Amino acid sequence: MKKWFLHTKKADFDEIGAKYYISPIVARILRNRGLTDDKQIRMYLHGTLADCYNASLLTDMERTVEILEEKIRTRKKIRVIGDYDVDGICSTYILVKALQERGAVVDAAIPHRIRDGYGLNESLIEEAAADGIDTILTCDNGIAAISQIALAKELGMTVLVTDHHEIAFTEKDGQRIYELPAADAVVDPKCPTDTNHPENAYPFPGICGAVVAWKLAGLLHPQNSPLIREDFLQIAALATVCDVMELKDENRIIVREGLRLMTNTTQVGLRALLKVTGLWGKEITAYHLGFVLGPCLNATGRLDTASRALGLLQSTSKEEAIRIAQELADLNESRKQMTQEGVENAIGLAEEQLSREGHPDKVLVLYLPQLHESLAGIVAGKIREKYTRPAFILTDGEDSVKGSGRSIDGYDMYAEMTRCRDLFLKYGGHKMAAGLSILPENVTVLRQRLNTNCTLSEEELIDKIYIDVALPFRYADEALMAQLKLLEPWGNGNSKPVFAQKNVQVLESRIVGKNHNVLKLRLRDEAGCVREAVYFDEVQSFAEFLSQNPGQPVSVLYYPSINEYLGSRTIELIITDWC
Ligand SMILES: [Mn+2]
Repeated sequence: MKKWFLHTKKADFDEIGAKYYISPIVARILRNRGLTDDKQIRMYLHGTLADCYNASLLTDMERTVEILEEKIRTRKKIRVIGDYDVDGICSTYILVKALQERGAVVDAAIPHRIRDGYGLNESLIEEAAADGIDTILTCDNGIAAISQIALAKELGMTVLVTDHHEIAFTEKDGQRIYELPAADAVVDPKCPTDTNHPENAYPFPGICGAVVAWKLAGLLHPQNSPLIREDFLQIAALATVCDVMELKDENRIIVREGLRLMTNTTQVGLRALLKVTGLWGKEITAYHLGFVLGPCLNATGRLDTASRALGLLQSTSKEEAIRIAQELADLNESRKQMTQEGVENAIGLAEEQLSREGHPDKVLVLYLPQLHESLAGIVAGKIREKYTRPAFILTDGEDSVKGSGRSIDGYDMYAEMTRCRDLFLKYGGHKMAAGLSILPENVTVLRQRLNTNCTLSEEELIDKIYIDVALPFRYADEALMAQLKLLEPWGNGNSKPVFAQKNVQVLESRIVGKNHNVLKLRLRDEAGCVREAVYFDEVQSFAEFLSQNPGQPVSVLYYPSINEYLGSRTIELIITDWC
């Protein structure tokens, strides 16, 4: 169920507009996003890479660099251990290349999804020891690998952790006691602040593993080298979007600058991937990173081995890059089909439970033994969206049940799982997403415990849409659209503005498109301004309403876009919801 809310935050929008040379409409949108002080607004509108935070503010960063410098000088063997998702692959690429360019003796290992599971495990540590590795450098993982890192230390290796996941904790008398691995250095923007030196706290903990890696690389190379400012920056931007980090603060700058470079990228692997996905020559947006490029790189970690995706990024030959990119794109196509089936089965299960019990659990725990375990996360995301509640999708792994969860605002998934930690074989993650393995006999208990502990109210289970501005159609023009460009890139944590208009007359409507999935409309607002519009969501039900209620005015949520047809440009409103 969707419910509309109008932002009612007050400020002098004309004054803010005049001060920053923006329209009062844009000023209002900034206010709606919680941007109030000068520094925030300036960083949002005009932030550059120079506004990104100093890497040394991350705990242990300087120590990590010192140790690495020493290892490079003494030609010790370093192994970078990443992870199999996009962020893990991107951070591995950045650290390996940064070290190689400094002449280090370095190689990489990425855990195999099925054989190894998530992150560091004992066999990766033992392999490293057997290969005579002196130093393990983790990225996008390691923070939760307490026992594995203890083993590496026992075997005499140096261990440097770089990660961005939550720090494990236990609760005692309502106090959180954090548990860090016994590595030689631990770099993680979520490390609890040293209470004696609060000024050292990293200002924005919401960065991904690849951004942590990029910052470390920046200390190993001069900041203005093209490697840091171009190649790695684009890869860090890609990982930020694919790891679903919020496009706020420095993340937004990293993604905006990375996207700008990507349109003309000289990164051989990226260029090949843009070519085979038909995006070369187009303006690349965060949507393309998250929904076209990312899934191709993930396809390997999911259905094959992630080293192919790493190979793509490391590729120096155009021909080789195109070949790998094409393989990845093909794999992704087959994965899409399997995902679709998985989503249908999961919905079937949720509906069955709903019809049996009259109300669905607030936290959905759906067990689909047949689903490929690599797809659990994507399916959980779709189920979370459909039912607006936290969802766990569990499947049969090699030797236990494995699963992924996706959460909603107001439900700290990692903390809630921590309250049931006795049920898991392994778990880890964030507020919004997590992974786990569990014995089959504990699945039902998990479902019950999560739901008993859940304090989400009915109110929190409503899909809320916040309207930025009630805006008559005549203001939705090209000048406004040019201003809205300042607010890009859109994505998680920085969504497209939502405009609304009530008492809209539908002058004309017709269903078009090969699959009858587009509703074309001509709309007139209260002031008499007429605009073309399109609607893509539940086309049939809107069309039915219109034919049964001719002449009845409707309210719409919309966003303006440009429709270019036979050389003429017209404003077209994209309708996102109606009532
Ligand atoms: Mn990550």
